[in-house]
This record gives sequence, structure tokens and C-alpha cells, in this order.
Amino acid sequence: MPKHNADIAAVFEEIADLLEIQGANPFRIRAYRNAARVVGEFSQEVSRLLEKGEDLTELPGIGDDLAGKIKEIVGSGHCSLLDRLHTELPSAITELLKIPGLGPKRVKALYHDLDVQTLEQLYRAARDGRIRALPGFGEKTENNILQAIEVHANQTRRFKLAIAAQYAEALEKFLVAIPGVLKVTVAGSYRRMRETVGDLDILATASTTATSQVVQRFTNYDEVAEILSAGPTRASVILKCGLQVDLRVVKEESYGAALHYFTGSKSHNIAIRRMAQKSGLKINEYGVFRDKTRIAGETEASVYAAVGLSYIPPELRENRGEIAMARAGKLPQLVEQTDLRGDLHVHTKATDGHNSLREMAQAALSNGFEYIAITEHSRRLAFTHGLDPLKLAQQCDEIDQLNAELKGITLLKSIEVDILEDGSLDLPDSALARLDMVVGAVHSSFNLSRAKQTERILRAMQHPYFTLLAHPTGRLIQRRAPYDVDMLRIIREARNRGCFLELNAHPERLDLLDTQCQMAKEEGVLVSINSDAHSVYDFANLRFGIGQARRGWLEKHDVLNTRSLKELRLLINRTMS
Ligand code: DGT
Ligand code: CA
Ligand code: CA
Repeated sequence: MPKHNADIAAVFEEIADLLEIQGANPFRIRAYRNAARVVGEFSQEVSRLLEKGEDLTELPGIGDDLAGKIKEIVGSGHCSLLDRLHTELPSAITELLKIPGLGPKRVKALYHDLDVQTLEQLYRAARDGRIRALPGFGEKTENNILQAIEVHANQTRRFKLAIAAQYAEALEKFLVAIPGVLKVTVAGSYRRMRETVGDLDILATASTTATSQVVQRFTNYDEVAEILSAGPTRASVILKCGLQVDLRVVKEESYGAALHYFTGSKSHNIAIRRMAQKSGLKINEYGVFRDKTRIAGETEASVYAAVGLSYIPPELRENRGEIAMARAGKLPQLVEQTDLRGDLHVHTKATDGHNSLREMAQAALSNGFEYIAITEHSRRLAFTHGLDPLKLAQQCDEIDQLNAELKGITLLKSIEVDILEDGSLDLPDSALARLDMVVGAVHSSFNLSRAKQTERILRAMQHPYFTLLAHPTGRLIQRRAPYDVDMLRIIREARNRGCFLELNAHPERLDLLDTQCQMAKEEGVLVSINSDAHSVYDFANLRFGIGQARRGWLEKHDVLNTRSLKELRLLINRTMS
């Protein structure tokens, strides 16, 4: 069984973890960690060296014992020490090490003091507040653990909206093309534009004769890996990528009711059903009924009208006050993608983007934009080739030239300047003075305390040139939790200072969160929905930002980049003159 260096390294890493959880001799533990590193980073396959009969003890830190273990792993695919450790410690315990912030020491304490052996037990212990009492943990660590478990759980079960969209759109096309199919809609959390979706819920209508055909064609779809169930009008499958898809073919007269039911959210549905009951109506996925008589159901609007409500857009259906607003006729007029007049966060190949200034400008123009802000990284972000003052000045010259030449689009001179740990900006005022606006962002020191992180950002916003806070929470969906900040204070400071917050539409970010958009709106702070484009294709991601903004109740006038260039200049021009 050929074993790669990485496999061998993983065995040693796991041994070191388990030994550490057991409280073994630190030198022994270090020997295995060292071996994992040496083997993992070695430039040739160690198994090849063995084949050639070479002596592994020539490798740094590899003695007879470890050389023997490598031989054993390569020869048998097993390591008897690891097998033995697995009998001494519960096997699920190394799962705990996958939770960021939990190293072997903490896992050991959790196991010894609280008998926590599995992720479920860890979750319960954190939720019940038992972890904070352990020495070296505390309430903050407990909260971090709780959050990390949630992120971890999501990671294994849910799909990012943009990924789900690729499968959803392909399936929609496939289904619509089946003869006899009349309508197809992907409902569920996907239609509500949630940032991640658990599964896809597809509704279709078809002529009576075609219905069973539709289900059959669906289960034969190329991407299907497994059929969970299939009947005459419905089926559930799992695609090769692991995403579950439920299809239901319904009667036309019920389409609106079914669409409403399967769009959810569950909590919205329950609230609507209760309302209906109070006025003596019954509502389910087949329609709205008074006694046995159907009074609505063909369209969603008819369902809402039957219970005395105006139509509620899917993004609002989370039972967060939308029903009362619909009853009062005061639903927001949600922002739409066509409302955007520009994009205030765009990179080029001057740093880590792929296209030139001119190419980005042309792409923006064909996207119907009037302006874009060029916001390269600053020097601190060295791996992106972040700009220093000289390079920034050169880019400003190029932008001036291009603006003089191009018609219909204006490039704004800007920068995505790093907010350093103390809240100062990564470039001197002399470099920022020439810019039309300054976008600030946190790219480091994510683990500061809430107080420090908040102060850091407030201080950056107090800088006279600061215009817009990019990706305000720093989270990466399913990868990095938001850093801990007092967002309400940040939003209020933005209002006091005349600054703005970004809703970054990158599918991994979607940052501000929806509820924070609502908060910004309530506090009167405009949000800029930006692509963070690194190539000409990335403007297409704006639709996910729009979805998130709509979930955050934002209207056209709540969004900074729905303004014309002229209006925008007045808003961002607070101290630049
Ligand atoms: P997901 O898939 O976890 O991202 O979230 P959803 O919202 O798509 O949930 P899913 O797929 O379990 O169900 C789709 C919709 O069906 C859900 O949004 C509302 C509706 N639904 C599901 N179960 C119930 C229920 O027990 N009662 C009511 N009223 N509606 C339900
Ligand atoms: Ca779903
Ligand atoms: Ca479902």
C-alpha cells in the first residue's frame, strides 16, 4: 500500500495529539510532531527511499524507533501504536481537535474534568455553561467554542448560496426543458437567499400526462448520485456533490400555496397559519380554505391576500416583523440589482486582481455602472503586493489619464487600506490625501478582545480621510467566525463621522450580516453593496449581496451606491477638499 508523506505525517500528528491528551512525556510528544513535520515537508516520497533501501535515520530527528514506524506504516498501512492509542482514548476525541481554539491541552481538560468525548457532548457542555468553570477556559472561550461548533456543523452539512446556485440553476434549466413541464421554481432557503442552504426544494407544475415523466427524468439527471425516494409526484435525491434536492410536482391551482409553504421559513409559515386560523381559514400547501371551499392558492399573492396581507418578498420571510408590516401595508420597497449605479470595492492586477484598470472599467460599463472605486490593498498585505505610497501615486496618475479618455464611466481613486492593530491606517495622510475616498479594512489580529477590536475600528473611522468600512465583521462563511466587535457602536460612530459600511457581496463573505444591515438602516447609516471584484467576472457576485441586503430590509435609498456619481461625491467628500 503506497503511503504518501502527508499520510505518514498525519499518523504522527494524530499520535502526538493523542499522547498529549493522555498527558504523556513532552519530549516524546515533540518527537512525533517533529517527525510529522520532517516527513510532511520532505521533498521526495519517503516510501521511495525505503524501496531503494535507504536509511531513514539519516533524516533529521528520525531515530531507529521512528524509522521503524515509518516502515510499518508504509508496509502495512497501519501503525500499532496508533491502534493501541485508539483503544485507550475514545476514538471521537480527535474530532474535538478540529474545533478551532481547542488544542490537545484543552481537549484533555474537557475529557478529564467533564467527560466530554464527542462533539455533541462538547456542544451540550458549552451550551449549558459548564465549560467556563474549567481552569483556563472562561466565558469567552466557552462562547468561542459554541460558535466554532456551529461553524463546523454548518461546514459539514450546508452549502454556500453561490455554490447551491450553480446546481439550482442547472437543474432548473434541465427541468424546464422536459416536455409537459409548465413552471419550475427553486423554493426553500435558496429562494429566501440565505447565505447557506441545507437542501434545494424544487416545485414544478406539469400537464397531467407528463407528471410522472418529470419525476422519472429528474431521478435520471446526470448529477444524481443516490435516489432517496421517488413516487408519482415527488422525489428526493442526493447529487454527486452531496447536496440533497427535493422535487415536488403540484397542481396548477395549488402552485402558489405550495410555493408559499415550501419557501418558508418554517417560522414565517407557522405565524401565517396562526393568523389564518384566527379568521376561520385553513392554510396548507394545497391552498387557503374556508370550510371545504378553496378561496386561494394559485398564486402566492392570492394566498397573502386571502389572509389580509400584501405580498411579502421571500427574503423577508423569517418572521422578523414582516407580517405586521405587511398587515399595515408598510413593507419596505426592497433594493434591486438594477438600482446599483456603481461599485466601491474593485481590485486590479496592480495587486492581487486579474485584470487591468481599463478592463475593469469596461466590464463595469457593460454592467451598466456609472462609477467604480479602485481599491487595491495597501503595503501591509504584502502577499497581495499591496501598494506603497509611490505605487499608489502611480495608479492615481493612470486613473486620471483613463478618466480623461473613457466615456460613461468614472474611476474613483481609492484604496483598501489596512487598519492596523492600533487603529491607525497603513498609509500616511500624504498618500491618502489625493484619493476620492478611503476604504478601510481589518486583515489581521482577528482575535483581539471585543473592547480592543471595537476601539481599533472606531479609531480608524475617526481618521479624517476614512470613508467606508469594508467587510465589517471579517467573517468567512463556514471558515472564520466574525471577529468580536460592538457593531452598534461602530454603526453609530459611522453616523457621527459621516462614514459608511460595506456589504461585501463576495460569496465567501456576505458581510455585513443581514441583521446588521437592518441595524445600519435603523441608525441611518448607508450601506454600500460592493463586489470586491478581483476580475471582470466578479461583478456577477453582486446579486448575492443584493439578496443579503434584501434580507436586511434595505431599500434603494439605504444603499450608498444607488446614488448618482454627483450625489455620491457630495456624500463621500467630507474632508477631502
Ligand atoms: P434549509 O434547507 O435548511 O436551508 O432551510 P429551508 O428553509 O429550505 O428548510 P427545509 O428544506 O427543511 O424546508 C423547506 C420549507 O418547507 C421550509 O422553509 C418551510 C417548509 N416546511 C418544512 N417543514 C415545515 C413544517 O414543519 N411546518 C411548516 N409550516 N413548514 C415547513
Ligand atoms: Ca431547503
Ligand atoms: Ca427540504
